[in-house]
Amino acid sequence: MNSQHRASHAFAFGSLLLLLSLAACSKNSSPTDPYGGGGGGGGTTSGSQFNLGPFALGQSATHTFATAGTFPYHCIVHANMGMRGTVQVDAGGADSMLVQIAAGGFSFTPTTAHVKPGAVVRWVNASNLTNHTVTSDQ
Ligand SMILES: [Cu+2]
Repeated sequence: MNSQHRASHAFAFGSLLLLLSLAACSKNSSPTDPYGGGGGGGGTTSGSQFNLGPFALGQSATHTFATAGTFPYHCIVHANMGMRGTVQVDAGGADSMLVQIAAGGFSFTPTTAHVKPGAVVRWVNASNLTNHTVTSDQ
């Protein structure tokens, strides 16, 4: 009885932590300009179209793609390890998309997010690192 009581308290505490971390995420959902224009180590910067991160553990951020086109992007820190993705925007795409950051290795999942004009793409840090960025190539 006593151990059951403790277990239920632990569960409630875990749920509270989850709620708090979710609240923290939405509060900081638009980190920008991670390096203040100073550049990163990957040799690839730019980010004049969008530049999100770095992302805390589990943190997410969004960008709205108003117009059709192809928008390649990269992680500044890991571009030289192939950490690159593309957002393809045309009428055949989805209303919105969730892209996982480094869910398995240095990659974006899906590699190509196919959305329609006006769609919101959300990137979420699925790794245990806090230095990833989502930075447009141009
Ligand atoms: Cu990265």
